[in-house]
Amino acid sequence: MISEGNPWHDFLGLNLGYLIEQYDLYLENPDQVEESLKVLFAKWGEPQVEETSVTGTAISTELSPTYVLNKMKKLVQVMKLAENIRLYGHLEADIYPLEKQEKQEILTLAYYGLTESDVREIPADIICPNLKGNFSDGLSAIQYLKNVYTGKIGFEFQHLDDEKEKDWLKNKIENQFGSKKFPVERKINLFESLVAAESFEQFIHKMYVGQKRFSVEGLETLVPALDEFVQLAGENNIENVMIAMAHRGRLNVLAHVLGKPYEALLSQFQHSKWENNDPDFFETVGHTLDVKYHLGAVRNRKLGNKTVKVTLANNPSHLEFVDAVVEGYARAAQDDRFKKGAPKQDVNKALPIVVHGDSAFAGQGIVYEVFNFAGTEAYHTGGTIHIIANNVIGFTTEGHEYRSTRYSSDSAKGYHVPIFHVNADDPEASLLVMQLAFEYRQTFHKDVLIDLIGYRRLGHNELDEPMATNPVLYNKIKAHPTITEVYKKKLLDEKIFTAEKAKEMETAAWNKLKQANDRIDKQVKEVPTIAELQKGAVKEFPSVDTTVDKATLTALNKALLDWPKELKAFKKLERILGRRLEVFEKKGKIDWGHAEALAFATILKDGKPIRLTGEDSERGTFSHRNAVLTDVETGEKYIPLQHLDVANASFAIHNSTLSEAGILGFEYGYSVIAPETLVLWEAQFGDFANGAQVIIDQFISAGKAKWGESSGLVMLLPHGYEGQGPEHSSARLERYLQLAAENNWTVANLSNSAQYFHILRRQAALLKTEYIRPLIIMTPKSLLRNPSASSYVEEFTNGGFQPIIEEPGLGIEPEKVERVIFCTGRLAVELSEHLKEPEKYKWLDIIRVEELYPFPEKQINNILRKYKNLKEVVWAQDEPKNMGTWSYMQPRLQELVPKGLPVSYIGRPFMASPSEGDPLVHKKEQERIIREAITLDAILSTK
Ligand SMILES: Cc1ncc(C[n+]2csc(CCOP(=O)(O)OP(=O)(O)O)c2C)c(N)n1
Ligand SMILES: [Mg+2]
Repeated sequence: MISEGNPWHDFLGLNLGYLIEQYDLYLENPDQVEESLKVLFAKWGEPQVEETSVTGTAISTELSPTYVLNKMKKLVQVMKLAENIRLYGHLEADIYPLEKQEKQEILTLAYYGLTESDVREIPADIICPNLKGNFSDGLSAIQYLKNVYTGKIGFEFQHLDDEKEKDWLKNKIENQFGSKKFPVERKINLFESLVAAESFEQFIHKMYVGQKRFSVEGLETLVPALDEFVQLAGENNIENVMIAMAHRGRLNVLAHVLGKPYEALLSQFQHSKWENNDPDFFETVGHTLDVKYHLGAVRNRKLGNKTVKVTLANNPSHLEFVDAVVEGYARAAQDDRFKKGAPKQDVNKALPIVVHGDSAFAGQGIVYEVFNFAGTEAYHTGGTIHIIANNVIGFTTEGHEYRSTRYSSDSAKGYHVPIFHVNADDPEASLLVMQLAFEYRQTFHKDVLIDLIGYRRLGHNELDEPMATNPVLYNKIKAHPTITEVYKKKLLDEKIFTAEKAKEMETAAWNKLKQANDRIDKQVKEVPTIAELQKGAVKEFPSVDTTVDKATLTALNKALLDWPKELKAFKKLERILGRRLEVFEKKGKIDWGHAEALAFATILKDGKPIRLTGEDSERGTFSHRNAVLTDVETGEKYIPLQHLDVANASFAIHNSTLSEAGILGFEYGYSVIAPETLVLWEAQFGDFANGAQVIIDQFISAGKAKWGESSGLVMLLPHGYEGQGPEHSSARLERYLQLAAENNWTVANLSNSAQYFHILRRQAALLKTEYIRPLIIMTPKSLLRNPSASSYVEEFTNGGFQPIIEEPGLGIEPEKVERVIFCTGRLAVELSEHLKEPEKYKWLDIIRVEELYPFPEKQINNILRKYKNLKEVVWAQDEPKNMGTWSYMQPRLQELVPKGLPVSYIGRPFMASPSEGDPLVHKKEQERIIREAITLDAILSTK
């Protein structure tokens, strides 16, 4: 007997003959047969011949071949129609609250030359194999499919490249979206949450006229939709829900998803005080504050006997950049870092949700950086729920202006993300689709996108008049009832409640807001000055012992080179790394990469986890790191820092995708949620870091001041003028110095490997303390292997990080010193190399400023005080005069030099490009800079 469920049951005689013929063709080349038959053959194999059909009808051979062929053609056409409904149903679906989509010819019977009776004849089980026995005939199956695929949800998933996922989705959609009923009790609380969302906006609109809030009206469904994920997280033991969202509806989400008390929100409109006494609600605000619709919060939501921690990330105005940050949050919450080896990720620990604007989603490139890294080992977060809060407009710009594609979601298709467009006027369909998205994420651990389509009832903000710019759209909006009204009508029609009951609920919601508003302090709080606010800034670093004893260092060094016997590393690399043993045995010097490995090993031993990523960071752009060894035969990777017996924490290192903004945003987010971890991001060259300028400006430098968001992130930025042209010379040090204030970060440019070791250890030691701040390091290129920038073991076992370094051999007779040159980084080493006979330079001292910010004022002052006969104080740099350190240093040094003495400048002139492009010009320029610096008679001026 043919197995149960097999469609071949339904084919007889010549029909079967035709199928067998088709099957032969299929075996030759599957593309020779219709798609629908391909699917059947793939699933059920060869059509099987039986003497009699299941209904007992004898096989007939009496029908004419033309008749049979005609029937088979009809079958193929019906199957085509069914597939096209699945593929193109969304084009006709009722997904826009303000307008209906046009009917699609491709979804009509006529397009396929079919009549209703043709379709009726086709066995329904072939059309909907997932719903066997549910339909009386083919026509009802087709009608069912049309109902499913052209309802209030437009499904797009045929672009996925995984058949299993497509099958899974098809099955779920066809089983659930034709008939799934929304439970009655949920209808009432869904209505209640819509009423709360709408009342919230209307109340503020009435009470706080003319104040911006970026109302969610027209997309109120977003509020219960986000709440649904919190509920689902609770049911599925997910501990964290981490949300990224911009301005639109943010206050409403804070109130109704994170339970930020109405009093707290309303007092912000009133500029009055509110004290948080709720132990399950947390909000950090930075000392110089931010506008209310940028602030994030954390709420421990109690759901039955479970707690879900809901985090809404702080967010700058710059749209979409927070997406990357929240991915970093989620990964940090998913990684277990407290054992040696690689961190262990549990994607069920955190659910990332990113809410996008429709215009921003289509327009901002970082969205695609985030999609692109979602599937990599380094940045995977187990699937992100993306929601486009689609109000069909961005500020005053409508869809046809802000995108080239049909939907704003279209580019997600390239990443094989299922896309569900849903009409926000149907809150039930919206919630069902959220459930489907969640189930997809939990099943496949991949990203999924919901395009929640509504409209924007008011202007971009509440002060904006949209009729001036978008009159046609706004005439439609004005005539359209609110989502709550639409849903109320539906529930009244369904007799779920009475009009009185609905009114009662509406009044209760309003009263709740009114009572909260009555309770808040109406007194405008005393307005502080910036100077007063700044008292809350981060304190100076305390002194920290960063030395490590020699025995420990020696043992760690050995352990790092003690690889398994079976590992066949690249021979040359083996030799290079092997020299690291000799350094300890023969009193050699430790170079940069070696110092870093030792710093990492000691930090892991101290129990602090480490995560380092960047483009090609496993090896290091300049082949100096080699933290990952690759077996030349198997390609397997071995990471010595993950195999240290004495390590008490995890070590992660990854090559990143070719992204700056997305990756730096991710690592920043990781550092915020994993404050005990030394998180490092390395730029390929520092020159490329400005691709992440928004993350640097909006988050890393200002996050603490705006939002009280602490980060100990380390940025490693290769920097140095070495003749490689305008895009391989400058990490734009000037930008980090310009942004430096209130101890917001440390900016360093180091000249030897021991300094690097100590500053990394200092950063690690201060993680999780109130002193922590990001660390920006200009890292070297040629200095990586320059013995002048390498340090002896004793410099690691003694001393510590030095904010300034005096040139050895100079300044011995202070009364003879006439010129002091201050400089930093690579140039300092180059100058030093030119002082072959320091005794000839009694008139000169050279001071390396290693920590540029905070400015080492005390140490510099002490130096200057030593020299009574100074004639010149100079700042020397490689960079053009409008770049590098000069503009930062000049006024600071000027404050400290003896009265009347100008601070002079040696370096490149003012330039538009960061450097010259010709290496010969470079050489000439370097020679000039060095000559001017160390020639007594060179006339200096502040040219
Ligand atoms: C990166 C960036 N560019 C420009 C702006 C200015 N801006 C603020 S809101 C907005 C429109 C956003 O439209 P959409 O993404 O659809 O969100 P909506 O306001 O409609 O919710 C623009 C251009 C910004 N905030 N961020
Ligand atoms: Mg919009």
